[in-house]
Amino acid sequence: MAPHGEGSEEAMVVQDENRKPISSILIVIAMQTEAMPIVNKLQLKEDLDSVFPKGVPWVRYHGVYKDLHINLVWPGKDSTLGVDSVGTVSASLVTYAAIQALQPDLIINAGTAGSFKVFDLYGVGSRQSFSTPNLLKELNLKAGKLSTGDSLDISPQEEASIVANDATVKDMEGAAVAYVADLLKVPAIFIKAVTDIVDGDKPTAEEFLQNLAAVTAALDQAVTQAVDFINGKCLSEL
Ligand code: FMC
Repeated sequence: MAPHGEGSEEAMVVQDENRKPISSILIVIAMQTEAMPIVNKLQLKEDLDSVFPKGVPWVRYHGVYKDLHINLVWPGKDSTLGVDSVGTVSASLVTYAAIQALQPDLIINAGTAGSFKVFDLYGVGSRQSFSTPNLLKELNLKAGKLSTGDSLDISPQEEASIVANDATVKDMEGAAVAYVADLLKVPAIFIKAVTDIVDGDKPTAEEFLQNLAAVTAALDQAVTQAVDFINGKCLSEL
């Protein structure tokens, strides 16, 4: 039998952690187009002496912004095809390696996502594991369930399951980042800006490319505002 009180001691440690000011944030972003405005805004510098295994395309930018140590990781370009390494496999690997190397207090997975016309929702998809009511209110963002799958388009089966589970936005990395964050017990939040209406009239890929630049600007703004809000606060204040 477990010694009496073990559970409550564990809870106390978690509570203490939540009351310390957040000092280190890890931002995980899948696409270079999404990452660069944030890198420039926060004046992050590329790490030339990589903390990652030799030869992987993963890129880390880092710097101090206000009272925060910020690391932004991007899985880089696929070495064969030269395109951004989007999707769950690279997102989970780079998140795992970055947590191990950098020990962040909080993870922000930022990126674009598709939405559904029936819901017309735009904004933040937060996991039940970490809620940020004050941040949502302050930034005037919407909370919704995020569904992740390794494709931009959607099959009828996937759509049915997304609707049945009340998801309102769909991306290609969020659940992977959430899985690793949960595995290693690091709180994670998800900031998603909508590029396309998955069940709308326009072909998804076309709409995605058409809106990418404008939506990336909105994403940059939301992430910067979130970082400003997080600065000087502890987890329990989010
Ligand atoms: N479906 C899935 N993913 C996305 C999407 C949609 N309708 N719009 N935007 C995205 C995100 C994914 O998370 C990828 O990183 C990238 O944009 C698409 O290659």
